[in-house]
Amino acid sequence: MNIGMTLTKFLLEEQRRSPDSTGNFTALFSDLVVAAKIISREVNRAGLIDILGTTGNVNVQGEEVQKLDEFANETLIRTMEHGGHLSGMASEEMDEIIKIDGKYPKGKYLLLFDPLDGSSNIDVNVSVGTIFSILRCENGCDLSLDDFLKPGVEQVAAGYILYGSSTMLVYTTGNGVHGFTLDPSVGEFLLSHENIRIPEKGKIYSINEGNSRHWFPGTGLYVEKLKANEKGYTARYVGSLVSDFHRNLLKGGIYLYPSDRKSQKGKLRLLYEANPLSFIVEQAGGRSSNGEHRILDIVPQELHQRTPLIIGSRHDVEEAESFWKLQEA
Ligand code: P6P
Repeated sequence: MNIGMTLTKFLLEEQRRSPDSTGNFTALFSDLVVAAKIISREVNRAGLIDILGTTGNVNVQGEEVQKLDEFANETLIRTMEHGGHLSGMASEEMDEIIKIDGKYPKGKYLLLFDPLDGSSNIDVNVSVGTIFSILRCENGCDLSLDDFLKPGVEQVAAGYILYGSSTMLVYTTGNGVHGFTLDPSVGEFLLSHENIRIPEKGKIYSINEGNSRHWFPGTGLYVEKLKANEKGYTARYVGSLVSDFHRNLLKGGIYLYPSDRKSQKGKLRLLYEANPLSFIVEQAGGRSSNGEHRILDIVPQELHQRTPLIIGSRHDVEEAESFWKLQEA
């Protein structure tokens, strides 16, 4: 492994390899990395703040104690809005699209994100993550919602930051999937997982079996098949999408949040959860679908559209899809 290969150096090398690049994307990504480091710091001392902050809304530094997902949302918006690389943003925390204030220059990209997915796990010290997706939007385009409603195949880049035992940033621009681990002592993300490939077939399945009474028949039949498999699948479900996805990406396996009688359209969001993770998993050799269609081909109709998600090792996802024809309600 190339010791000391920072994310910035890696991005610059990737930029040199694309002849028509202007450096805007690299600069945009560098701003995103700053936001990630700030959020990581806050997440990693969350317990401490909670203890200190229980005196009320103000902590010992006199700062308003914010819920961490609000903090992550504000940090991303404030860090990204003035760089001149974006025409707009969309956040899981905000009902409407976010237009770049006229006092800032506009750029040719759109940033969509879930600022802190799984944030309810913070209180019990379970890993959480930021998920992001980057689309192209011609410079200063007269921004409208339609500019965001693009199928996942049009993503320029996608990634996530996992705030776990270490803070990792994993991303793709369509040239493979690469993972960087934050070294807090130098404040740099260092290359730790170059060109991640997901095993063709795994032995881990991730689904909330507490929902089994709501499942359509095909889901239950598929899960029962896994349990009966002589080779022995293992159930692993953290309840934090980025954690479950990241483990399955590295070790192989399948994550399912299917539609069921309770969540007819699934629970997870298409634009800033399913699409970015699907771009990553396909770049790593895996597969991602809603049970019937490739996630990246779905044309969004609304900003916070939900979708069923079956994502992971190619063989496992294909096998799960074969059961989806049995999904009569
Ligand atoms: P359930 C967290 O709320 C989240 O969006 C994902 O991070 C996670 O995988 C899923 O929902 C968990 O949902 O219904 O199993 O608690």
